[in-house]
Amino acid sequence: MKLNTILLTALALAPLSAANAAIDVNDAYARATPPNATTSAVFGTIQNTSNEVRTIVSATSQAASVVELHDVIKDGDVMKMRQIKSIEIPANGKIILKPGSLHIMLLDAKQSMKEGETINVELSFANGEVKVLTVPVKKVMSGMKHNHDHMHH
Ligand SMILES: [Cu+2]
Repeated sequence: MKLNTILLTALALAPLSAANAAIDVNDAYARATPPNATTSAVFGTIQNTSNEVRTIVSATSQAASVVELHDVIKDGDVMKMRQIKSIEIPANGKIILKPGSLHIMLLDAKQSMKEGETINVELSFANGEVKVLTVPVKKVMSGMKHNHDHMHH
């Protein structure tokens, strides 16, 4: 019977839309892309207010066909980014996604992203929870850092 199918589908999807109260994301933004560029990245501060480690295991976005979790490592004198399997947010702690460090990589973007637009990013956690973010697109200076960011550990 059709109604049963619909109800079952709704139940199956319910956990996906459950609020993820333990995770707060602040100052998130996506890097604006030049025309015809197809890669971008998402940055921001992710706070975990629970007493358990939360682990981001994947991310998706309508703005890009491929979304990966990335880190930046030093290989000799060269900074290289690489895909990582997960990003852990310590219990009652936070991590900062920023240029030159952890970030969410958008590959094969479906269209160029201009400042003032917003994109959606869904973060999937190891415990099955999903955090949906609406992220503004901003211009980010590439290359040298002009901020006075202190390293937090
Ligand atoms: Cu990357």
